[in-house]
Amino acid sequence: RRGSAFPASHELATGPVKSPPVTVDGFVQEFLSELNYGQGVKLSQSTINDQYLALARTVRSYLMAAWLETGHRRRKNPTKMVAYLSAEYLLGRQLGNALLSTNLISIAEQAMHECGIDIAELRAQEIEPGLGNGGLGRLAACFVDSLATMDVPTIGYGIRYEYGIFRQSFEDGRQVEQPDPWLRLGSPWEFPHPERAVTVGFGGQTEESADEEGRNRCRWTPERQVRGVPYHYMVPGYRNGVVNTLRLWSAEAHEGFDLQVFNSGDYARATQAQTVAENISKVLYPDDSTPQGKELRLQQQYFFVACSLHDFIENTLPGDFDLQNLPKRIIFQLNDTHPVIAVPELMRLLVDEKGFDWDEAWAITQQCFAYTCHTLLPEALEVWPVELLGRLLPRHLEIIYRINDDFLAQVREAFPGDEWRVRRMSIIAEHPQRSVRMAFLATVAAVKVNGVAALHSQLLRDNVLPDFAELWPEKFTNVTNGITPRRFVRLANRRLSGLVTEALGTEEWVTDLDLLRGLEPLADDAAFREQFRQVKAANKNRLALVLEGRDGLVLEQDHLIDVMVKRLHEYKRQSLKLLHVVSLYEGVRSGRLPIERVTPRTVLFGAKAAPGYHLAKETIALINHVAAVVNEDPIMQGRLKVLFPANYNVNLAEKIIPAADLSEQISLAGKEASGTGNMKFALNGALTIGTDDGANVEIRQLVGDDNFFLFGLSEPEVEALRKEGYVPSSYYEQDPVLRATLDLIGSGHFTNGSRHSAAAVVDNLLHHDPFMALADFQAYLAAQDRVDEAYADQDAWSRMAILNVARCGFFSSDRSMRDYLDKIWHA
Ligand code: GL7
Repeated sequence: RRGSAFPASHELATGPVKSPPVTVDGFVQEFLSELNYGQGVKLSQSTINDQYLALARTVRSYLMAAWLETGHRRRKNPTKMVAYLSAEYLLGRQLGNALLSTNLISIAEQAMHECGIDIAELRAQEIEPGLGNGGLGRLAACFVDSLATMDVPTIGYGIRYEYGIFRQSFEDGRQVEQPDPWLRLGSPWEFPHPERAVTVGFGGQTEESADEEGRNRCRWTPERQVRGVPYHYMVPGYRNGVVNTLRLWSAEAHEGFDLQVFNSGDYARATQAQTVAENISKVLYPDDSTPQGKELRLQQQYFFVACSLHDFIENTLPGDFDLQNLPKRIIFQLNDTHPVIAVPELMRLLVDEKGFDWDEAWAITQQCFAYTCHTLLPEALEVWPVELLGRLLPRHLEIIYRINDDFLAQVREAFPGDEWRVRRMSIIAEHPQRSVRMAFLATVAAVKVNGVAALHSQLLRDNVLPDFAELWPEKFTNVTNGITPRRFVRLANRRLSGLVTEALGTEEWVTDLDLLRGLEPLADDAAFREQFRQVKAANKNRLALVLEGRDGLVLEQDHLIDVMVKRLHEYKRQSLKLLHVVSLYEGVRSGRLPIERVTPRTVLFGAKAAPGYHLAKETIALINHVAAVVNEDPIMQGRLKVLFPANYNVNLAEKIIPAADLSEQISLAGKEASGTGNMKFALNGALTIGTDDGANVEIRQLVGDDNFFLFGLSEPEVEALRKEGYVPSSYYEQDPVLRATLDLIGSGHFTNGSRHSAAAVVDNLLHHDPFMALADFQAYLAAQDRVDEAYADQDAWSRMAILNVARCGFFSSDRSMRDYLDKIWHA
């Protein structure tokens, strides 16, 4: 394959130049050619799916030359690369992004029009690759977008799940999960390379034997093997001729099925091994933060990192590469603890397969990894029972033990006699069962450890890994998350983008988001504010059409659109938002609140709950039940609506966020590592009501206190309250509004008279409330009053919203990437 017996003149096809600009006619011809000769149908006989596939292939063909060229350029001039190791990539639809990056949106629109095709219908045909759960997976997708746009040599490694995040529907208000067969209608964005498959082993034994030089070498004989087949995806930079690669691995049986057994008629047994192997990449774990379904999950993790390390070392580096120099050529960024098993895997490759001494291998390994932590919840830090890890990956367990021994010796040297500290810092936990703490392993191995927002990084140092921060203060750093302005502003909000470009006189802001600062003076320009409001109104109109078509929901376009979209988790406090809704309703019913004083408002929820997360599912049901009652009760005169479209995903986010007036970021302080939805809303001109948590802190600092609705306990106050002993029922007893609100829910008013149906949520709030929703209730309501007051003055509101857009350029993922490059990767 690598021989160069081929004539250099024939490296690339000549003929039609595959790079834009092209003409509409040219595009039509290419499209028809794809339809006829690629898809095998004539236009008149084609289905929408045929047309979508042909359009996708036409657009991707314009990226192909850039892809080949980027690869060629990188091979010719090898530099240090970034390998992003992530179990999740929540990519969103590809067609729109490909059209944007090739600058073909309007040509494609006209071309489809000439063919009598509505391009919007084709775009709607695409099923998004939902290969992630939430923020963490979407962050990975934003990062690879920025890295391509910045022309950083990168490869993204991950898993090609056959089924992505489940599809959510509601039955009687309750969440029901269905599989997400995203590949069903064909997948024009991926390129399988079965000939580059990698073999991965599991189970079996290890044994020691002497090599030729008499040194002890370990040999691992796995019990079974799986094939990892790479699928390549293009990651186009924004109009810069760069296309990076995302390489996702799909698991296959090592040796097909058993023909003898098949011929004997036992079909189920004949394909058993195949099924077991394929299960590894069958489905994304729909679990947002706590480890579950342990064994398969660990298999997934090892599977993809083993494939990726092998791929990089054997296929990406030149054949004669001296692995001593590995750190000069690669940095593996560990996206949370999911890929941390890559650390012992690299040690195994270097020591067992490449013959390095342990110490040499460790010196190399320690320079090749960096670790990003994305959580503060202790239960979300992965630990693997030693029993399981040893059974699945016996050699890796031995390696982890040795890493730990060496590490603890270092701790003892630094802190003589402090055995309690040694126990605290051990990679192996002894209680409640012997297990491997993956965050510790990552921290020991990594060049740098970073949190994802300033507050998070500080709490990571102070609370989560304090002993490590004491031992290696210089290892710890912060990189605040960001979002790609291409997808979340330019694509999702064409109207605002047009207005911004017109105002700034340039489109450069799309790749240099700090330029948004130039909008600041326009906040004081009445005509601009009016245009800004028209954009918002048009976006609400678009959202109304989407919700009507998708869910049969009616959006009141003249309402304040108040949005809480994110995974359903107790710490994020959707229940607090619900208490606000019910307090308004209860206020009107009881006469405490005159109806004229209720700002016409639609509260829009979007949230999936992990299938095994009982309380989260009960909260979803309760929101739906409250919606059903409040929306229909004539006493509200249509001034309060609650909408909860099912199956919130990237595509729906792209429609909701540009239409929002108010962004709900109300987690208990100290619990949300960063949040990224918060950034998307602010950049699309919504104001934030939020706690001092995650990246909210930095948003508020940038936009200014006057342009942010802050409420609630601060992180130190939360800790103080917890120490003092938090008693949620005392708030219930002291606050008549809270009492009336909870009583109305508890009475069964929203649940057909059933107290039982509301009990899970209400009892938890009253008697446990680990995330202190009741403590923040009063402050939250007061902040909502300030929202109402501000919204009443539309001109002042627009001014604040414009300032949010103007001052949030910092939250571009391009800036995050620059920070990673400067502080961590030096690539
Ligand atoms: C998360 C954090 O919860 C979220 O606050 C953060 O913005 C995101 C990206 O850094 O990572 N961690 C996590 O496990 N998930 C997240 O969304 C699922």
